[in-house]
Amino acid sequence: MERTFAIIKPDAFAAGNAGKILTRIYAEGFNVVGIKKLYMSKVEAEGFYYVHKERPFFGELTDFMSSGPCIVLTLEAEGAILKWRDLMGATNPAEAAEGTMRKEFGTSIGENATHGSDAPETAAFEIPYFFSGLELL
Ligand code: 3AN
Repeated sequence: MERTFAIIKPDAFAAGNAGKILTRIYAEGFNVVGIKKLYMSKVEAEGFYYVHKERPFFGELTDFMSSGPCIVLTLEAEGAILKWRDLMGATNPAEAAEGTMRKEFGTSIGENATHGSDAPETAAFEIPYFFSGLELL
């Protein structure tokens, strides 16, 4: 079994789509190992996305991620990382396949409803960034 880290981003949370996204997560067979609502600060968002700090959209991205509450998740499944990336769809909702979370709930490349770890090393950083061991029992 593999674990991945996911976020239902502030746009999807504010639009009331968290329930629908969670329903899909369960329907696709993920085990929800960790789940909590939080309101990220700008500094917390900058720390989370530090790999993108040189990218031109870093300010916009961290402003958005700290603009309202979100839900952070630790998901478990066989091949969880790729499985959740497939269910999310392409970064740009306009290019995301039908039935994916970003196609259904994203509105732009920045406000794209969900986040997911892109590799095992990323998941190994992202899961403990938001969850303690006790929260993942
Ligand atoms: P993904 O989340 O699909 O792995 P990345 O790693 O390329 O995509 O980008 C990280 C996050 O940065 C994306 N989820 C998206 O919200 C945001 N982002 C990517 N490209 C842009 C852009 N051109 N303008 C604004 N935000 C962007």
